[in-house]
Amino acid sequence: MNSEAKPEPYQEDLALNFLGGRGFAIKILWDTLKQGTDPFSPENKLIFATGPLTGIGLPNSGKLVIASKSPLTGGYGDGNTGSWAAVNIRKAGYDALVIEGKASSPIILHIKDQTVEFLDAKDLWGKSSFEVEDQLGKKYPKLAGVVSIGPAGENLVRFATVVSQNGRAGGRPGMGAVMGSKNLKAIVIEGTKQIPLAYPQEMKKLAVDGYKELLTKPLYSFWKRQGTMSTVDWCQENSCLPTFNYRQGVFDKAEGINGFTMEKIKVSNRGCPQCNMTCGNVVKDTEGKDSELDYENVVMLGSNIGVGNLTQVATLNRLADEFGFDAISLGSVLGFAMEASEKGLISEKIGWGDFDAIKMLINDIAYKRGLGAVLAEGVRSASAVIGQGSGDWAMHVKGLEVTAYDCHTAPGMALAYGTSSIGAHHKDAWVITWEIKAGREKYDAAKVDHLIQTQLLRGGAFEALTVCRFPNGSLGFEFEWYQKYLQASTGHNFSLEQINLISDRILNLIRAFWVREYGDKWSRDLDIPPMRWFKEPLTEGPLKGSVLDLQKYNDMLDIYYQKRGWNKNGIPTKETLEKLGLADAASQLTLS
Ligand code: PTT
Ligand code: SF4
Repeated sequence: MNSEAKPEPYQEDLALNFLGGRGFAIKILWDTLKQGTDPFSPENKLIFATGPLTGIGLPNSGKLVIASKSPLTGGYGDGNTGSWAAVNIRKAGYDALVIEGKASSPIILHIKDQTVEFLDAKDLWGKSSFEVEDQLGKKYPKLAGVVSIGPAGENLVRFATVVSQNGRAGGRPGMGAVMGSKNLKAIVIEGTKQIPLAYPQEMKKLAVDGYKELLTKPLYSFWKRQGTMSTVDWCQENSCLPTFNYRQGVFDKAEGINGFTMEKIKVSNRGCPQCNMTCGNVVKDTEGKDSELDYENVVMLGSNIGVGNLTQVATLNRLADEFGFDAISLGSVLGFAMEASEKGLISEKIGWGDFDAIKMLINDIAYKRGLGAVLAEGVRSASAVIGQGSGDWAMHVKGLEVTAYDCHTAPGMALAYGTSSIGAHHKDAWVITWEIKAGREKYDAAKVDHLIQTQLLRGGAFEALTVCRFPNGSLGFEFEWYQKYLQASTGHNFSLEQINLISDRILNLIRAFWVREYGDKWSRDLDIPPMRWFKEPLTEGPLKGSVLDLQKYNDMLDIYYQKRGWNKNGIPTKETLEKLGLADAASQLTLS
């Protein structure tokens, strides 16, 4: 097989200025990807990046950034998944893997420290991600890291993800499809070395203390019971539950899919490596098979498509993992198809909550048959095909389907979606709970300030450190811990200001990447969330009748741009980029 692997030396400059994870990914893509590269061409790069805290035995450090130019959005895309691959990449002596080219036939990439093999994967092609892990699990040691794709990735469904550990899935904007385009079915990685640390003894103590500290957090035990699933009730109470394609904000069967119902059928907890607050809730589905539930998956494959039975939701969720779809985008394209069917815009009949019809349609999407082929391109593209005003209720930003918060009454969260660095994802900024306490009706500078601080912390720092943000965001594990970990790991004492500067640099370079890729098609309209939230009032619940105000949203967007140092079109100014040490980006964007 004509494939080769080449180690690149460690670059201190890159590490100090971009830290790791998302920082490495965007710097590599910016420097090496030619503008206009087709995401499915061999030239596109698929990056698996760790950070300076990844893999070390400290709280929640088994995380991996998977990044590429996205086939779903055409811009920067990434995801952050929990996997033993994260730990093993570092133990094998690497910080990141960069995959380019295309194998002539399906392969598995096997890495053991310095040894790299390209193995035939014809027998695995067509198999689900669970079957692949099962088979590779028999061949390699238990703690080897495995990431793979299912049929959705092979068939280039634009929202296919990379799957690991039978239920962790990362790379919502089509990272699994990029892997499929390279004929790469799986990566197996084994590392046998010690991860180098500046102060190993200090790290050992800090790590033990950190794990202990987490156990003392007041929310710890409830988190272990429900993980993210408690959000179902919170969203129902606050009219932000995605329901019938983001129309109602509340669901009359919410109790059937909430955290307490889940607790009654839960069989175990699963999670990422190095985690003592595991949040994957495993239940049995309608076929008696295991399915690992999170809030987002449950409501996108539940209330958003009218399914109010958690065991049925679990089946749909398992199918998403087996085929290797992003469950959020899947729920969004299904909801879109159901609404199109209800309005008579398509000939297919798919009723809300019709479990059997949904399962069939999921299969059709994976194999790109009939309506499934249209939906496999994502909701932005599907609405362009169907037309007839459907663009207003195609729920996406920049082509990435909206995650599970209805923003009819949450302008700050709407702005978080509008300005997120990969399209409509809450990963950079989940500001909705703060916003509701601060006054959901406000469109003010205080909201913008809070949003930017959150984006720097989550979208910048945690994605670059490449550790799970839940200890900090959900249990209140203070950020100072991570600064201490960073010092024990690297020997450098990073102040909060320095970390914020690095975050700002990363997020600005991502924005520059989008602008470079979109060229003439770039406009501030890309930072505006779906028109449904502005034009069509909530149809049910205590806040029935509410809509967002477009003029006020645009005013808030102007404040956001001004605070970021971006022009009226949302493009970073020359001065901003140069201040962040991004002179190359400033010159390439030919800014005034
Ligand atoms: C994440 C997105 C989310 S956000 C969820 S549920 W969430 C969905 N999970 C999916 C899944 O599962 N299967 C599937 N086929 N598709 C899925 N799509 C959706 O993907 C995830 C956790 C979660 S659960 C969240 S919020 C946090 N995300 C983190 C992040 O982004 N960064 C970070 N530093 N820490 C994070 N910790 C938490 O990790 P994407 P995972 Mg997923 C089954 O990856 O692309 O980022 O999209 O990674 O290992 O499953 O962990 O209520
Ligand atoms: Fe993974 Fe959940 Fe633990 Fe975070 S809290 S590391 S997402 S299992």
